[in-house]
Amino acid sequence: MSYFPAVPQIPFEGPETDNPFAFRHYEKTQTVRGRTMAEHFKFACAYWHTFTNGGGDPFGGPTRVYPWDRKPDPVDRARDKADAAFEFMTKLGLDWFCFHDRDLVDEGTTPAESERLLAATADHVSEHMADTGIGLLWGTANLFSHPRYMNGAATNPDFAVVAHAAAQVQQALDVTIRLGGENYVFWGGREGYMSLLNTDMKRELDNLGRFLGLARDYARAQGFTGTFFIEPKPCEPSKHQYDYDAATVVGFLRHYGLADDFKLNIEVNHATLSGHTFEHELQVAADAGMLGSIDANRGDYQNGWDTDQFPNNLHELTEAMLVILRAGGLQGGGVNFDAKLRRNSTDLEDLFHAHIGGMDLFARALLAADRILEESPIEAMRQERYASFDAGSGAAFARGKLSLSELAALAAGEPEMRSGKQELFENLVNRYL
Ligand code: XLS
Ligand code: NI
Ligand code: NI
Repeated sequence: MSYFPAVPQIPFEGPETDNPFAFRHYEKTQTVRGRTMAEHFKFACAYWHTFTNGGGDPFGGPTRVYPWDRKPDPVDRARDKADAAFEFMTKLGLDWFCFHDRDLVDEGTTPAESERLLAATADHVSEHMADTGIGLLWGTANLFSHPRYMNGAATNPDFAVVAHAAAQVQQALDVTIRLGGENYVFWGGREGYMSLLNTDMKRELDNLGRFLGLARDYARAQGFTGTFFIEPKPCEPSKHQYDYDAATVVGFLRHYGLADDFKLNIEVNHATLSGHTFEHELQVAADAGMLGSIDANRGDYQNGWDTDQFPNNLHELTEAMLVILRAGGLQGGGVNFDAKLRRNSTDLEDLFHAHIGGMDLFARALLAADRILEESPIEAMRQERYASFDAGSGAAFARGKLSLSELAALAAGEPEMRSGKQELFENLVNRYL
Protein backbone atom coordinates (compact mmCIF):
# COMPACT_ATOMS: atom_id res chain seq x y z
CA MET A 1 0.00 0.00 0.00
CA SER A 2 1.15 3.53 -0.78
CA TYR A 3 0.73 6.46 1.60
CA PHE A 4 1.64 9.04 -1.06
CA PRO A 5 0.07 7.61 -4.24
CA ALA A 6 -0.21 11.02 -5.90
CA VAL A 7 3.49 11.79 -5.58
CA PRO A 8 6.01 10.29 -8.01
CA GLN A 9 9.74 9.78 -7.49
CA ILE A 10 11.11 13.35 -7.33
CA PRO A 11 13.46 13.95 -10.28
CA PHE A 12 16.06 16.66 -10.87
CA GLU A 13 14.76 18.84 -13.71
CA GLY A 14 16.87 21.99 -13.45
CA PRO A 15 16.09 25.64 -12.69
CA GLU A 16 13.68 26.15 -15.61
CA THR A 17 11.13 23.50 -14.65
CA ASP A 18 7.58 24.39 -13.61
CA ASN A 19 7.07 21.02 -11.95
CA PRO A 20 6.53 21.53 -8.20
CA PHE A 21 7.51 17.89 -7.61
CA ALA A 22 11.01 18.26 -9.03
CA PHE A 23 14.36 19.57 -7.84
CA ARG A 24 15.63 22.71 -9.52
CA HIS A 25 19.10 22.82 -7.97
CA TYR A 26 19.72 19.70 -5.89
CA GLU A 27 21.28 17.15 -8.18
CA LYS A 28 22.53 14.31 -6.02
CA THR A 29 25.44 13.33 -8.21
CA GLN A 30 26.66 16.80 -9.14
CA THR A 31 30.21 17.30 -7.91
CA VAL A 32 31.30 20.41 -6.03
CA ARG A 33 34.84 20.62 -4.67
CA GLY A 34 35.42 16.96 -5.37
CA ARG A 35 32.34 15.68 -3.54
CA THR A 36 28.81 15.01 -4.70
CA MET A 37 25.97 17.10 -3.35
CA ALA A 38 24.67 13.98 -1.58
CA GLU A 39 28.02 13.63 0.20
CA HIS A 40 28.22 17.30 1.14
CA PHE A 41 24.83 17.31 2.81
CA LYS A 42 23.80 13.80 3.88
CA PHE A 43 20.22 15.11 4.03
CA ALA A 44 18.19 13.48 6.77
CA CYS A 45 14.50 13.33 7.54
CA ALA A 46 13.45 14.06 11.13
CA TYR A 47 11.04 11.31 12.12
CA TRP A 48 9.35 13.46 14.77
CA HIS A 49 8.35 16.51 12.74
CA THR A 50 7.55 14.63 9.56
CA PHE A 51 5.74 11.53 10.78
CA THR A 52 4.50 12.20 14.31
CA ASN A 53 3.63 15.89 14.34
CA GLY A 54 0.00 16.54 13.57
CA GLY A 55 0.29 20.29 14.00
CA GLY A 56 -0.94 20.72 17.58
CA ASP A 57 0.14 23.88 19.39
CA PRO A 58 -0.55 25.32 22.87
CA PHE A 59 -3.80 26.80 21.55
CA GLY A 60 -5.26 23.89 19.64
CA GLY A 61 -5.02 20.23 18.74
CA PRO A 62 -3.65 18.58 15.63
CA THR A 63 -4.91 19.63 12.20
CA ARG A 64 -3.50 16.57 10.43
CA VAL A 65 -4.47 12.98 11.22
CA TYR A 66 -1.95 10.81 9.48
CA PRO A 67 -3.17 7.62 7.81
CA TRP A 68 -0.26 5.68 9.32
CA ASP A 69 -1.33 6.68 12.81
CA ARG A 70 -4.66 4.86 13.11
CA LYS A 71 -4.24 1.31 14.41
CA PRO A 72 -4.80 0.61 18.12
CA ASP A 73 -1.75 -1.63 18.64
CA PRO A 74 1.45 0.42 19.13
CA VAL A 75 3.70 -1.89 17.11
CA ASP A 76 1.19 -2.08 14.23
CA ARG A 77 1.10 1.71 14.19
CA ALA A 78 4.89 1.92 14.38
CA ARG A 79 5.21 -0.41 11.39
CA ASP A 80 2.74 1.63 9.35
CA LYS A 81 4.68 4.76 10.24
CA ALA A 82 7.92 3.17 9.13
CA ASP A 83 6.28 2.08 5.85
CA ALA A 84 5.20 5.68 5.23
CA ALA A 85 8.59 7.06 6.29
CA PHE A 86 10.57 4.85 3.95
CA GLU A 87 8.20 5.49 1.04
CA PHE A 88 8.56 9.23 1.67
CA MET A 89 12.36 9.18 1.95
CA THR A 90 12.74 6.95 -1.10
CA LYS A 91 10.58 9.23 -3.25
CA LEU A 92 12.59 12.27 -2.17
CA GLY A 93 15.98 10.61 -2.44
CA LEU A 94 16.67 11.29 1.24
CA ASP A 95 19.40 8.85 2.23
CA TRP A 96 19.28 9.36 6.01
CA PHE A 97 16.88 9.70 8.91
CA CYS A 98 16.99 10.65 12.59
CA PHE A 99 14.67 9.67 15.46
CA HIS A 100 13.92 9.88 19.14
CA ASP A 101 13.12 6.52 20.69
CA ARG A 102 9.52 7.66 21.25
CA ASP A 103 9.08 8.68 17.60
CA LEU A 104 9.67 5.10 16.50
CA VAL A 105 7.06 3.65 18.82
CA ASP A 106 5.11 4.59 21.98
CA GLU A 107 6.69 4.21 25.40
CA GLY A 108 5.60 1.11 27.35
CA THR A 109 4.33 1.18 30.91
CA THR A 110 7.65 -0.24 32.20
CA PRO A 111 11.24 0.01 30.90
CA ALA A 112 11.07 -3.69 29.98
CA GLU A 113 7.94 -3.18 27.90
CA SER A 114 9.48 -0.12 26.21
CA GLU A 115 12.45 -2.24 25.28
CA ARG A 116 10.22 -4.91 23.77
CA LEU A 117 8.26 -2.35 21.73
CA LEU A 118 11.47 -0.74 20.47
CA ALA A 119 13.00 -4.06 19.48
CA ALA A 120 9.87 -5.16 17.60
CA THR A 121 9.82 -1.85 15.72
CA ALA A 122 13.55 -1.99 14.98
CA ASP A 123 13.06 -5.41 13.32
CA HIS A 124 10.74 -3.81 10.81
CA VAL A 125 12.79 -0.61 10.35
CA SER A 126 15.95 -2.59 9.70
CA GLU A 127 14.23 -4.50 6.88
CA HIS A 128 13.34 -1.20 5.23
CA MET A 129 16.91 0.01 5.69
CA ALA A 130 18.28 -3.09 4.04
CA ASP A 131 15.81 -2.79 1.13
CA THR A 132 16.42 0.91 0.47
CA GLY A 133 20.00 1.55 1.58
CA ILE A 134 18.73 4.46 3.71
CA GLY A 135 20.93 4.95 6.79
CA LEU A 136 20.46 6.19 10.32
CA LEU A 137 22.28 9.52 10.72
CA TRP A 138 21.57 9.64 14.44
CA GLY A 139 19.33 8.38 17.17
CA THR A 140 18.43 10.05 20.44
CA ALA A 141 16.25 9.58 23.51
CA ASN A 142 13.28 11.80 24.22
CA LEU A 143 14.13 12.89 27.76
CA PHE A 144 11.77 15.85 27.82
CA SER A 145 8.15 14.88 27.05
CA HIS A 146 7.28 12.50 29.89
CA PRO A 147 6.10 14.23 33.11
CA ARG A 148 8.78 12.38 35.12
CA TYR A 149 11.36 14.63 33.45
CA MET A 150 9.69 17.89 34.44
CA ASN A 151 12.70 18.75 36.65
CA GLY A 152 15.27 17.38 34.22
CA ALA A 153 16.59 13.97 33.22
CA ALA A 154 20.35 13.63 33.87
CA THR A 155 20.20 16.88 35.88
CA ASN A 156 17.14 15.94 37.93
CA PRO A 157 17.54 16.59 41.68
CA ASP A 158 15.97 13.15 42.31
CA PHE A 159 18.34 10.20 41.79
CA ALA A 160 15.40 7.90 40.94
CA VAL A 161 14.69 9.98 37.84
CA VAL A 162 18.36 10.02 36.81
CA ALA A 163 18.33 6.21 36.94
CA HIS A 164 15.20 6.14 34.80
CA ALA A 165 16.89 8.42 32.25
CA ALA A 166 19.84 6.02 32.19
CA ALA A 167 17.55 3.09 31.40
CA GLN A 168 16.06 5.06 28.54
CA VAL A 169 19.40 6.22 27.13
CA GLN A 170 20.77 2.69 27.31
CA GLN A 171 17.84 1.42 25.24
CA ALA A 172 18.11 4.30 22.77
CA LEU A 173 21.82 3.58 22.36
CA ASP A 174 21.08 -0.12 21.84
CA VAL A 175 18.56 0.55 19.08
CA THR A 176 20.83 3.16 17.46
CA ILE A 177 23.71 0.70 17.42
CA ARG A 178 21.52 -2.12 16.20
CA LEU A 179 20.37 0.02 13.24
CA GLY A 180 23.95 0.99 12.39
CA GLY A 181 23.50 4.62 13.49
CA GLU A 182 26.42 6.83 12.53
CA ASN A 183 25.99 9.20 15.48
CA TYR A 184 24.06 9.70 18.70
CA VAL A 185 22.59 13.03 19.87
CA PHE A 186 21.90 14.59 23.26
CA TRP A 187 19.55 17.54 23.28
CA GLY A 188 18.76 18.62 26.83
CA GLY A 189 15.45 20.44 26.71
CA ARG A 190 14.83 19.88 30.43
CA GLU A 191 18.51 19.91 31.41
CA GLY A 192 18.46 23.36 32.90
CA TYR A 193 16.32 25.21 35.39
CA MET A 194 13.12 27.17 35.75
CA SER A 195 14.28 29.02 38.88
CA LEU A 196 17.74 29.32 40.37
CA LEU A 197 16.14 29.65 43.82
CA ASN A 198 15.55 25.89 44.03
CA THR A 199 18.52 24.81 41.91
CA ASP A 200 22.07 23.72 42.74
CA MET A 201 23.56 24.45 39.35
CA LYS A 202 27.03 23.05 40.01
CA ARG A 203 25.67 19.76 41.27
CA GLU A 204 23.37 19.40 38.28
CA LEU A 205 26.18 20.15 35.82
CA ASP A 206 28.50 17.67 37.55
CA ASN A 207 25.78 15.03 37.25
CA LEU A 208 25.27 15.84 33.58
CA GLY A 209 28.98 15.55 32.83
CA ARG A 210 29.15 12.22 34.67
CA PHE A 211 26.01 10.90 32.97
CA LEU A 212 27.32 11.69 29.47
CA GLY A 213 30.60 9.98 30.28
CA LEU A 214 28.73 6.85 31.39
CA ALA A 215 26.66 6.85 28.19
CA ARG A 216 29.82 7.14 26.11
CA ASP A 217 31.54 4.33 28.01
CA TYR A 218 28.52 2.05 27.61
CA ALA A 219 28.19 2.72 23.87
CA ARG A 220 31.92 2.24 23.26
CA ALA A 221 31.79 -1.06 25.15
CA GLN A 222 28.99 -2.16 22.77
CA GLY A 223 31.24 -1.37 19.79
CA PHE A 224 29.77 2.01 18.83
CA THR A 225 32.44 3.94 16.90
CA GLY A 226 30.34 6.94 15.86
CA THR A 227 30.32 10.43 17.27
CA PHE A 228 28.19 11.80 20.10
CA PHE A 229 26.69 15.21 19.46
CA ILE A 230 25.42 17.81 21.88
CA GLU A 231 22.79 20.12 20.41
CA PRO A 232 22.98 23.54 22.06
CA LYS A 233 19.82 25.55 22.76
CA PRO A 234 19.55 28.44 25.21
CA CYS A 235 15.97 28.01 26.46
CA GLU A 236 12.56 26.50 25.70
CA PRO A 237 11.20 24.43 27.31
CA SER A 238 13.42 25.32 30.32
CA LYS A 239 13.94 28.96 31.18
CA HIS A 240 17.68 28.41 31.03
CA GLN A 241 19.30 25.38 29.41
CA TYR A 242 22.81 24.32 30.35
CA ASP A 243 23.78 23.69 26.71
CA TYR A 244 23.13 27.38 26.03
CA ASP A 245 25.19 27.89 22.89
CA ALA A 246 28.21 26.47 21.07
CA ALA A 247 30.83 28.27 23.16
CA THR A 248 29.18 27.11 26.40
CA VAL A 249 29.06 23.51 25.21
CA VAL A 250 32.68 23.51 23.99
CA GLY A 251 33.77 24.68 27.46
CA PHE A 252 31.55 22.09 29.15
CA LEU A 253 32.86 19.21 27.02
CA ARG A 254 36.47 20.16 27.71
CA HIS A 255 35.83 20.60 31.43
CA TYR A 256 34.25 17.17 31.83
CA GLY A 257 36.74 15.27 29.67
CA LEU A 258 34.28 14.59 26.84
CA ALA A 259 35.98 16.52 24.03
CA ASP A 260 37.44 13.47 22.28
CA ASP A 261 34.11 11.73 21.75
CA PHE A 262 31.60 14.58 21.47
CA LYS A 263 31.03 17.21 18.82
CA LEU A 264 28.25 19.70 18.21
CA ASN A 265 24.99 19.55 16.32
CA ILE A 266 24.18 23.17 15.47
CA GLU A 267 20.54 24.10 14.86
CA VAL A 268 19.70 27.31 13.00
CA ASN A 269 16.77 28.37 15.17
CA HIS A 270 18.65 27.56 18.39
CA ALA A 271 21.49 29.81 17.25
CA THR A 272 19.17 32.75 16.69
CA LEU A 273 17.40 32.13 20.02
CA SER A 274 20.76 32.42 21.77
CA GLY A 275 21.30 35.85 20.24
CA HIS A 276 23.82 34.65 17.66
CA THR A 277 23.69 34.06 13.95
CA PHE A 278 23.75 30.51 12.62
CA GLU A 279 27.12 31.16 11.00
CA HIS A 280 28.52 32.39 14.31
CA GLU A 281 27.59 29.12 16.01
CA LEU A 282 29.04 27.12 13.12
CA GLN A 283 32.27 29.10 13.31
CA VAL A 284 32.62 28.57 17.08
CA ALA A 285 32.14 24.83 16.62
CA ALA A 286 34.49 24.68 13.62
CA ASP A 287 37.23 26.60 15.42
CA ALA A 288 37.03 24.09 18.27
CA GLY A 289 37.30 21.20 15.79
CA MET A 290 33.77 20.17 16.79
CA LEU A 291 31.54 20.98 13.83
CA GLY A 292 29.73 17.66 13.64
CA SER A 293 26.25 18.07 12.21
CA ILE A 294 23.45 20.55 11.67
CA ASP A 295 19.71 20.71 12.28
CA ALA A 296 18.33 22.71 9.39
CA ASN A 297 15.37 25.02 9.90
CA ARG A 298 14.76 28.71 10.47
CA GLY A 299 13.13 30.94 13.05
CA ASP A 300 10.78 33.84 12.59
CA TYR A 301 12.16 37.36 12.76
CA GLN A 302 9.27 38.55 14.90
CA ASN A 303 8.83 35.57 17.27
CA GLY A 304 11.03 34.53 20.17
CA TRP A 305 10.60 30.78 20.07
CA ASP A 306 11.71 27.72 18.14
CA THR A 307 9.30 27.92 15.20
CA ASP A 308 11.24 25.24 13.28
CA GLN A 309 10.23 26.43 9.82
CA PHE A 310 11.81 24.99 6.72
CA PRO A 311 14.82 26.97 5.47
CA ASN A 312 14.10 29.58 2.79
CA ASN A 313 16.63 32.36 3.20
CA LEU A 314 19.30 31.97 0.53
CA HIS A 315 21.45 34.80 1.81
CA GLU A 316 21.69 33.43 5.37
CA LEU A 317 22.32 29.91 4.17
CA THR A 318 25.07 31.02 1.80
CA GLU A 319 26.91 32.72 4.68
CA ALA A 320 26.55 29.47 6.63
CA MET A 321 27.84 27.39 3.72
CA LEU A 322 30.89 29.64 3.53
CA VAL A 323 31.75 28.66 7.10
CA ILE A 324 31.04 24.97 6.49
CA LEU A 325 33.14 24.82 3.31
CA ARG A 326 36.03 26.69 4.92
CA ALA A 327 35.90 24.20 7.80
CA GLY A 328 36.19 21.32 5.33
CA GLY A 329 32.62 20.12 5.85
CA LEU A 330 30.71 18.46 8.67
CA GLN A 331 32.52 15.87 10.76
CA GLY A 332 30.48 12.69 10.64
CA GLY A 333 27.06 14.31 10.58
CA GLY A 334 24.79 15.77 7.95
CA VAL A 335 21.86 18.10 7.38
CA ASN A 336 18.84 16.96 9.37
CA PHE A 337 15.61 18.78 8.56
CA ASP A 338 14.50 19.51 12.10
CA ALA A 339 11.64 21.50 10.63
CA LYS A 340 7.89 21.15 10.55
CA LEU A 341 4.98 22.15 8.37
CA ARG A 342 2.96 25.12 9.49
CA ARG A 343 -0.22 24.11 11.30
CA ASN A 344 -2.39 25.18 8.38
CA SER A 345 -0.41 23.17 5.81
CA THR A 346 -2.63 20.14 5.91
CA ASP A 347 -2.03 18.21 2.67
CA LEU A 348 0.26 15.18 2.78
CA GLU A 349 1.98 16.60 -0.32
CA ASP A 350 3.04 19.63 1.70
CA LEU A 351 5.66 17.39 3.35
CA PHE A 352 7.25 17.00 -0.09
CA HIS A 353 7.13 20.70 -0.99
CA ALA A 354 8.79 21.55 2.33
CA HIS A 355 11.70 19.13 1.86
CA ILE A 356 12.16 19.87 -1.86
CA GLY A 357 12.42 23.58 -1.03
CA GLY A 358 14.93 22.99 1.75
CA MET A 359 17.13 20.68 -0.30
CA ASP A 360 17.10 23.02 -3.30
CA LEU A 361 18.01 25.96 -1.10
CA PHE A 362 21.00 24.14 0.38
CA ALA A 363 22.15 23.25 -3.13
CA ARG A 364 21.94 26.88 -4.25
CA ALA A 365 23.80 28.04 -1.14
CA LEU A 366 26.52 25.44 -1.73
CA LEU A 367 26.98 26.50 -5.36
CA ALA A 368 27.02 30.19 -4.44
CA ALA A 369 29.46 29.71 -1.56
CA ASP A 370 31.75 27.63 -3.73
CA ARG A 371 31.85 30.35 -6.40
CA ILE A 372 32.42 33.07 -3.80
CA LEU A 373 35.42 31.16 -2.47
CA GLU A 374 36.77 30.24 -5.92
CA GLU A 375 36.07 33.32 -8.02
CA SER A 376 35.84 36.32 -5.72
CA PRO A 377 38.73 38.01 -3.91
CA ILE A 378 37.01 37.45 -0.55
CA GLU A 379 39.57 35.02 0.91
CA ALA A 380 42.50 37.16 -0.16
CA MET A 381 40.83 40.29 1.23
CA ARG A 382 40.21 38.63 4.57
CA GLN A 383 43.76 37.34 4.78
CA GLU A 384 45.14 40.73 3.83
CA ARG A 385 43.49 42.28 6.94
CA TYR A 386 45.81 40.12 9.07
CA ALA A 387 48.90 40.41 6.89
CA SER A 388 50.80 42.32 9.60
CA PHE A 389 50.97 39.06 11.60
CA ASP A 390 52.52 37.16 8.69
CA ALA A 391 56.01 38.67 8.79
CA GLY A 392 58.44 40.60 10.99
CA SER A 393 57.51 41.46 14.57
CA GLY A 394 53.85 40.58 13.98
CA ALA A 395 54.86 37.03 13.11
CA ALA A 396 57.18 36.88 16.12
CA PHE A 397 54.23 37.89 18.35
CA ALA A 398 52.00 35.28 16.72
CA ARG A 399 54.62 32.62 17.45
CA GLY A 400 54.70 33.69 21.11
CA LYS A 401 58.22 35.10 20.87
CA LEU A 402 57.56 38.57 22.32
CA SER A 403 57.12 39.63 25.94
CA LEU A 404 54.67 42.35 26.80
CA SER A 405 57.55 44.84 27.19
CA GLU A 406 59.03 43.89 23.82
CA LEU A 407 55.60 44.27 22.26
CA ALA A 408 55.05 47.62 24.02
CA ALA A 409 58.43 48.92 22.79
CA LEU A 410 57.19 48.44 19.20
CA ALA A 411 54.42 51.03 19.65
CA ALA A 412 55.45 53.89 17.40
CA GLY A 413 53.30 56.74 16.15
CA GLU A 414 49.53 56.54 15.66
CA PRO A 415 48.67 53.49 13.47
CA GLU A 416 47.24 54.30 10.06
CA MET A 417 43.44 53.90 9.80
CA ARG A 418 42.59 50.68 7.92
CA SER A 419 39.02 50.26 6.73
CA GLY A 420 37.17 47.04 7.58
CA LYS A 421 35.39 47.33 4.21
CA GLN A 422 32.28 45.53 5.43
CA GLU A 423 30.03 46.88 2.68
CA LEU A 424 32.46 45.74 0.01
CA PHE A 425 32.52 42.23 1.53
CA GLU A 426 28.69 42.24 1.55
CA ASN A 427 28.58 43.32 -2.09
CA LEU A 428 30.92 40.50 -3.04
CA VAL A 429 28.58 37.92 -1.52
CA ASN A 430 25.49 39.49 -3.11
CA ARG A 431 27.00 39.29 -6.57
CA TYR A 432 26.74 35.49 -6.44
CA LEU A 433 23.16 35.19 -5.19
C1 XLS B 1 14.30 20.84 19.97
C2 XLS B 1 15.39 20.09 19.38
C3 XLS B 1 15.12 18.61 19.18
C4 XLS B 1 16.42 17.88 18.94
C5 XLS B 1 16.38 16.41 19.17
O1 XLS B 1 14.28 22.07 19.97
O2 XLS B 1 15.76 20.70 18.18
O3 XLS B 1 14.22 18.41 18.13
O4 XLS B 1 16.90 18.12 17.65
O5 XLS B 1 16.00 16.10 20.45
NI1 NI C 1 17.11 19.94 16.77
NI1 NI D 1 14.90 22.85 17.97
